[in-house]
Amino acid sequence: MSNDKRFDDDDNGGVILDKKIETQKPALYRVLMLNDDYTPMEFVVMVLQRFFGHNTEAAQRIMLHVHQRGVGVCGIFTYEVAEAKADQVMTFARKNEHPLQLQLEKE
Ligand code: TYC
Repeated sequence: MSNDKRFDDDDNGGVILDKKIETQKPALYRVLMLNDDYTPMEFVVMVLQRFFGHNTEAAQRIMLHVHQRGVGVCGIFTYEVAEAKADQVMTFARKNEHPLQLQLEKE
């Protein structure tokens, strides 16, 4: 009971103090894209536009960054959204027979 954030140790007459919870921000996760030797550049650019909402210029910049540096950030989301996007993209890549890999990284 005293470890529960909804309660403090003062006597508040049973009133739940939830201000702390209301101001907590959700943890955020980076969706990282990894380079490989086989996925076509145009496919990666299309994925960045379709699944992450980047315009053509941003998508090309991110794709080239990943191609040259090995890893890059597609976007930053809550855990559920980040996981869903990474899964959707990898499922789509496998359907198209590309080995494209994404990973989550806590901010
Ligand atoms: N390296 C790939 C190629 O030369 C392109 C590529 C870029 C693949 C980014 C994956 O996440 C990636 N066709």
